[in-house]
Amino acid sequence: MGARLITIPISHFCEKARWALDRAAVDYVEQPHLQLIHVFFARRAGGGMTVPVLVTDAGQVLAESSDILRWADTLVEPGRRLYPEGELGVEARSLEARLDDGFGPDGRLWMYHETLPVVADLGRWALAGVPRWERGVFRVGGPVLHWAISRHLKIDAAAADAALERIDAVFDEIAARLRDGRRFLLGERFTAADLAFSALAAPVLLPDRYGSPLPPPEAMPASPAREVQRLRAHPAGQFAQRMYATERGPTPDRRA
Ligand SMILES: N[C@@H](CCC(=O)N[C@@H](CS)C(=O)NCC(=O)O)C(=O)O
Repeated sequence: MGARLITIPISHFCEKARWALDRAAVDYVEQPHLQLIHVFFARRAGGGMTVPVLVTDAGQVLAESSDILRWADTLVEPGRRLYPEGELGVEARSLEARLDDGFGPDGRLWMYHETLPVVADLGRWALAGVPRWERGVFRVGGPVLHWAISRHLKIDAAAADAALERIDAVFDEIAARLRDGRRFLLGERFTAADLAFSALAAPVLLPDRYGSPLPPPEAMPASPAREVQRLRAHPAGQFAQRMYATERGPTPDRRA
């Protein structure tokens, strides 16, 4: 059996893993699931409560996106590695870890807050590739899903406002790094830091070439659509979109 990646298809942590696997030309099948139902499949595969979970063709289970990036990196030639040798690799790891801890969850919280009230209209994107019975659960169980996710992630208006403020601060920090004209966050080479920032910025940018269909801003309520346009125009938003255009490469449909 080949490698399989258990995902919530629209999740940006799953996108981070997909990007690294696609870049390393790993042959894998994606098994997408609906939020909450993913826990059953993640655990059954040997992971924990979150996705992505990668089961390699050798049966190794990797249940953190950063571990999946590291594993994918063993399959690419040294000059293209996401974690270069030496100090640069250490910096890439440390910036990735910081983005995973704060920026990733903040983008998700903000986006859920803005879209859960209209989630029934977003099924086309939220359900991309998930099994038929899970689509049925989404249709009848939407309000329960809304309640359960809001409770689990402690989502309310104040938390969403605070998350957006922190997202703005990260965008400013990223823009400051780029101000000297460098091509990538750590200099002249694409690393795990660029991949992590760009993938984890997806909830606020809705970039082209994302590895699962995303709604265009016009399909969103007016207020988050405005924020997406504002952040797209920010130098850090421009940078992430450039990373998608130049580094994301093909996004083959790997769903069984
Ligand atoms: N540190 C984990 C975070 C993954 C994560 O938070 N995944 C989300 C989807 S975006 C998830 O599974 N959330 C479900 C939950 O928190 O129960 C990683 O990098 O893989």
